[in-house]
Amino acid sequence: MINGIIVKGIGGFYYVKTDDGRIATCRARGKFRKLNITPMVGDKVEIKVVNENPFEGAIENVLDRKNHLIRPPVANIDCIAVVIAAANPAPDLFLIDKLTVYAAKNNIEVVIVINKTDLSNAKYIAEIYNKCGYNTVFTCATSGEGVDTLKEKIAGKITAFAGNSGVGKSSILTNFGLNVETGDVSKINRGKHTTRHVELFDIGNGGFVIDTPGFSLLEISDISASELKDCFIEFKEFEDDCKFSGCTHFGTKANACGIVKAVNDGIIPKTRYESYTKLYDVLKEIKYYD
Ligand SMILES: Nc1nc2c(ncn2[C@@H]2O[C@H](COP(=O)(O)OP(=O)(O)OP(=O)(O)O)[C@@H](O)[C@H]2O)c(=O)[nH]1
Ligand SMILES: [Mg+2]
Ligand SMILES: [Zn+2]
Repeated sequence: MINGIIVKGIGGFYYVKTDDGRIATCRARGKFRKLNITPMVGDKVEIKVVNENPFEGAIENVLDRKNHLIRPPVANIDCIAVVIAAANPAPDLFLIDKLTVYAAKNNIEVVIVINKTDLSNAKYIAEIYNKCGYNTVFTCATSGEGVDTLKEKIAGKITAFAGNSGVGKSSILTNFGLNVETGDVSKINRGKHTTRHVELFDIGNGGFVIDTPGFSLLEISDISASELKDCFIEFKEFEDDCKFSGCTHFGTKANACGIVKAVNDGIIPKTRYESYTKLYDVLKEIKYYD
């Protein structure tokens, strides 16, 4: 038996990158259906080789998943690269914050990638997220600037690239030497969203990346309004200053709420607090039916 990772699945076939760097075309054993397990991209698996040339195997075991996302369907994500354009399209901080919330909820690391630095410097975005403790990188996918720094940061990890359509996710991956479709192609043949199927790409430093179409990843509805505050990672160190346990940080009096005080003092960025209140309002309206 050999180990590998599912990098692609098409029509009942799974393409498994094995530890020796080859790609095995595999079928899953029938037992998975009984166990109600559907192997997915990102799954770490054990396969039995059934043929060497062409290289074919059978998936015998799916190792325990660290996490799995529904949209795109992928397992074992270590990191989300939240890509934003410094300009064109205009930065959407609320979307960044939704993605960071989603990552925090699912125990996934975040790197904020500010792309298109040739159009605007957008330093304020880095300031906001550095203040919160997030890693940020500036890139320009047209010149390739910053791309190596980003690549080093995600070495050894499975990283999903997420962010609005047109921010340059696919263009960055092209800079990694990958053959993915970018917006320049999409205008000709597909319209707005370029990237469709789910595939893990090996970036050669122990890391894999996945290009997600449009914004996606946005199922934050499984987060309850009351646990939302825990997904704003920068709130934590100020919670001890809240007067009431279970404080939802909506008090207008700074002396009663550590978070409101930190916002007033300029320590927690205002935009983050605004996203918090906006998301809270959305989540508290969601009714759960059993
Ligand atoms: N000026 C400038 N343009 C860029 C940069 N990066 C990407 N672009 C352009 O922005 C457009 C969109 O880039 P894509 O890489 O297709 O964007 P995407 O995020 O993959 O978009 P979707 O697949 O639709 O989600 C293309 O025309 C790119 O050439 C950059 O750093 N600077
Ligand atoms: Mg794309
Ligand atoms: Zn509070």
